[in-house]
Amino acid sequence: MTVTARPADLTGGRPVVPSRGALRPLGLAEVRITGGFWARRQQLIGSATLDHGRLWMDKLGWTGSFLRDGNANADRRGREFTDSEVYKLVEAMSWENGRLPTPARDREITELTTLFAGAQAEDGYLHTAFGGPGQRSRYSDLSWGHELYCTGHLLQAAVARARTTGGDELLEVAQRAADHVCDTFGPDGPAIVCGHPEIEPALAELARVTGEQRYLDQAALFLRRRGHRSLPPHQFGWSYFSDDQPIRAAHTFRGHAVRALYLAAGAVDVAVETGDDELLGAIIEQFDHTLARRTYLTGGMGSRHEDEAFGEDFVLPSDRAYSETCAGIATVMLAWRLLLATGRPRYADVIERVLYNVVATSLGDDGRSFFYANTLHQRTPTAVVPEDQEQLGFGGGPRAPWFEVSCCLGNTARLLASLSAYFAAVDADEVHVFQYADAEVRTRLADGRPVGLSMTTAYPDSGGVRIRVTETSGGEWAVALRLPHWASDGATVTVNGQPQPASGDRVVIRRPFRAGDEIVLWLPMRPRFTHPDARIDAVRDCVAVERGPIVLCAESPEGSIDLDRVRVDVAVPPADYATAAVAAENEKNPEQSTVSVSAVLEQTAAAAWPYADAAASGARTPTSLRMIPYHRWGRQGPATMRIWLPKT
Ligand code: FUB
Ligand code: ZN
Repeated sequence: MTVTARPADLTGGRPVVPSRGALRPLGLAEVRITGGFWARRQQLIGSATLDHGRLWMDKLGWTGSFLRDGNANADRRGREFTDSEVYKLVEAMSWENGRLPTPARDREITELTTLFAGAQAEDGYLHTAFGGPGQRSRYSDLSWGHELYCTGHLLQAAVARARTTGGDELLEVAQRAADHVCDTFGPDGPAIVCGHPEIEPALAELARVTGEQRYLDQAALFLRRRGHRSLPPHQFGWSYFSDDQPIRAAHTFRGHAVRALYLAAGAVDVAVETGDDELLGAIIEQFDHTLARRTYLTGGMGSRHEDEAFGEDFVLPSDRAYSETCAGIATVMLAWRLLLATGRPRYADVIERVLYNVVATSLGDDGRSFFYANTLHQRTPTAVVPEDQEQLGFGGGPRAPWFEVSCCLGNTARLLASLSAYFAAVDADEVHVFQYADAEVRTRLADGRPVGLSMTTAYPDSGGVRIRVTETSGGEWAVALRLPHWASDGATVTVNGQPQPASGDRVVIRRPFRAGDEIVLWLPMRPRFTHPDARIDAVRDCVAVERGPIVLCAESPEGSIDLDRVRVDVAVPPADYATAAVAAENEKNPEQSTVSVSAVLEQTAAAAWPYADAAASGARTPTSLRMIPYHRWGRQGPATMRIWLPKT
């Protein structure tokens, strides 16, 4: 693969800034989301989620852990990784403050930075659960201690702050911590790794911010050290930590999903920076395999609750789907890196699928609750969790204000606050638009020419996207629009009213643009049936419904319809649920686009034994089943829900 080298880019609000690759990412200042689906969520993060996170972290003593004298946290509260949640929150605050600066938020970041600096040991070590009097000694439990994982999140918070302000004390704290990691685990250090990857992409990004080669070398060393079973044996196996085989030797992601995906993201960073095409190719192969065999229709990953892990190929049960929100976010991180490295729009398809069907599903309408696991089938009505109640343990359960393990909230906040940076990129003289939203793009081409685009759309309710050229300074350049995989048949494009050919995975419009030129893209939003690979036993003979990038589901408030008795008639195509009343309702409440499918409700008799010599069948009552966007389920109170429905 040919990757082009380019000078380091230190600020500009970009989460990931590779020095080489097919595409150059744009930052928060260059792409602004101005309205619509994602603007509503960004607004929610800024107005509710960040303060909600802070409130809980203060209440539970997670921020207070940093206050104790010299790390003497014998009575410290929370799990070993709570420091990482505070760092993720600061990262999210930093992106949010880059997007929409306020003095209050800026002060809050500075205040928290002062806390971190106060808790940091002289030699740069910083973790509130280890190393102090009465605590376990440093690095005494690399499998589960999460020390380097937490350091990684500290580094990423500092990267966000540096990329939005140019750097401050947080960057100094992070560099001291990173130096300590390099001093301790450098080439002469122990050949061991942290049970939870994260330090790898973090060190690589810090190297990009600071120009410090030793951080990148350390990330590469950690990658080389993983896969040699250096961690002690555990019932989940070495694969849980991706420590079962060297990263280049693997053919798929396996084990704990978030761990595997963070590791892969770090591997892409190292591969790109070092020109290691073999490593890049290995990750591409593993991701391809995982997408083809270990991924839910929603884009969610991880089908095992026990160890939050990938199942074997095609083990994708709906009712036991884990599909952790963090795994979705890690998938976006990885897909974005691969998109920048290779320029292949299919990675933007993956990002779109995960954003609309995992990330948007998780976050509650109030911005103060979230799903940890994102099931595809809820058999019993969800419970309502009071706003001051913490869900104990991991995963599962309804949208809750807080979980004992609350990794997903900060992750969602940091992604959504920086989301516009994942929507477009440039390549020499092409502006690539990957995600469709009301947005403004203003950037410079490689030769320095300023260009600007303004995008308006009601996407994903509607498939129409209008893109107006707002700035150009002569000469040819190009706008490249992603054609999603689901739109490969039926997308149309016009430029100033003139039809353009539109096929494949992108359409490139190259011309000497003038300000005011208008490109109109139409993506077909006809609802469609989707059939699973027959090897996914859990949903064999079932069908799902999709509309554009949106996966739909049948929801039954309080379980009023027994969704497990529904059979869908696939001979009748699904249709937009478009009565005049519904259309008017949708106009007022976007995101409600619903679809109807022709179905029967089958009455199977109660039996003492659920198996028989012949397939049971009962009376069938025809019905028109209304399906809603999956991301909207569970928002009107307790409900049951299904994405996959058996066919008649
Ligand atoms: O271990 C830290 C975080 O908690 C992981 O990334 C999540 O999967 C959850 O286990
Ligand atoms: Zn999580």
